[in-house]
Amino acid sequence: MLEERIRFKSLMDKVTDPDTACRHIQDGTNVFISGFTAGYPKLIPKALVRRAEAGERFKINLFAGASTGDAVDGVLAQAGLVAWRRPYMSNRIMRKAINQARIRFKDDHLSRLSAQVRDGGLGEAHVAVVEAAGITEKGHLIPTMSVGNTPTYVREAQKIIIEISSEPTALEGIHDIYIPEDPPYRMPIPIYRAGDRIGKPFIEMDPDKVVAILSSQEEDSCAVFNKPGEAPRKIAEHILDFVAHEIRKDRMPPGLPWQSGVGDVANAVLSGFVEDDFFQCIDIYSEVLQDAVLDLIDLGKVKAASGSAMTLSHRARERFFNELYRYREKIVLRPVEISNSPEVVRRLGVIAINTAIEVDIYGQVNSTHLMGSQLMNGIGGSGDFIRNGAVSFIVTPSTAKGGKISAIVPMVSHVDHSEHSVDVVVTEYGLVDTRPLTPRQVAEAVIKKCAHPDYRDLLWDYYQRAIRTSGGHEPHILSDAFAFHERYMATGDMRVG
Ligand code: 0RQ
Repeated sequence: MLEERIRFKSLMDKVTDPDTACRHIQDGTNVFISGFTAGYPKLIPKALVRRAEAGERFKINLFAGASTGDAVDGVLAQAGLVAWRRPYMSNRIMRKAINQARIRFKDDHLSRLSAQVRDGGLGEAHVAVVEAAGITEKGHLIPTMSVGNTPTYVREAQKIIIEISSEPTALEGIHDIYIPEDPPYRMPIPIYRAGDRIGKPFIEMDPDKVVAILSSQEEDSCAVFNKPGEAPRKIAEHILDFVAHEIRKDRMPPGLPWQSGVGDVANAVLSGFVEDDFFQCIDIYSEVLQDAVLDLIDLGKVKAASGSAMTLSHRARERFFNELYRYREKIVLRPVEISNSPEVVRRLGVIAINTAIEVDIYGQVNSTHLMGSQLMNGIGGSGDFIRNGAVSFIVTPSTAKGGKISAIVPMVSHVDHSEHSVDVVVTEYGLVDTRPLTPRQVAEAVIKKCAHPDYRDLLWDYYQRAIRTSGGHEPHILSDAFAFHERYMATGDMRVG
């Protein structure tokens, strides 16, 4: 019931319908929405599409926390309503439009966006459209399954439209909302353990800025996690064995928190803890919490899990909602500038695990562009963690597209993370700790231990010729390095979306 969820009674006057509410959005409006894989508004995008279908011509600039569901990025891109999109997306239709330069997109480190909005770098925050589980007695917002950049968007927006969702009100209390001061007044962010709470359980909001409230029964679209295949399971095994070995040898302290990126590989890595005897109880300081985190909580293997959002499959979502009171004890959802804060990640000594599209023999990483040109999703929070983790793992299956492409290449076709930030490279075949090695030693080890056997000779031949032809600290033959990629492009199989 809407009355129970809107505890600040004077805001009941703002309840309206989506078609009326979306009139606050016009051509050129900067729209700042909640959402970070989950927790995005679902009614306003559809209402905007109805206007476009009725013949109105307009485009908006769309800012979220990270990716959203089809109900936002998919439908708005399909209707041609997006001029600019930031900071991250993973939708097929939108990806195609970005790659055809029909939508402008700039790939940002997720931890930085809120501060950029506060300093005005992204233009005026005309309208915030946010999903909430409720509004408190004092007129503050209770978010749903994500926090992302919403606290800053709500603070900065000239107008606020709220979609009150039917997600359980028991979500109240799971969030920890803290907006740091901006330089030169920033103080240390006082998080010393993954589970520390430093803020308030709601997003502060000026109720006078609310122009419309909608009642929504729509749910987030759910993630589909495949049962971990052979490669992700092997990758998980290599990482857990390596970290256990480092701890036993006293080269790493026990108890450092873990971060694991998005997707099946990341989920598999955390699932690896289920059967592992060495790691009894871990802390998680990550960005997105996926199904595996619930499994580990159920087994009593998690002390605390911190993130900015929860991306759950249908079954995990049901389980989570049925026993929210129990999961709420362990889980903290924070603004992304805190979940991904370089300062906090560095202080806690996070063990960071992120997925690459391709890695080169010296440890340079491409996580965003296929064949150097076609955007996949975006850098997301991977840079926040890779650059600042105590130990940064880069993982990838050794091949893509059914073995037709080697994920280990002579030189990456696009650089997101450099060899200076990447500590350990892992594929299903093996793992290379690059930290004590020279670049030449890294190249030899990566080819021998990480590359797929079908590609090892090719890579070795390249490396040997590079030593003979160019020599130097990191031998390369520039023309040949990219010829390695061009072989695949000839197959015409490279386009995404
Ligand atoms: O394409 O869907 O058409 O088959 O790329 O690859 O193997 O399904 O892997 O879903 O784990 O995504 C890096 C994209 C991996 C993701 C990336 C093709 C492959 C497939 C996807 P199809 P997979 P995943 C923040 C964490 C950046 C952001 C980030 C990502 C598609 O992990 O977006 O790390 N990362 N955020 O076939 C050509 C190659 C390829 C390739 C894969 N070498 N060449 N195509 N593909 N490798 C931190 C957190 O805490 C959350």
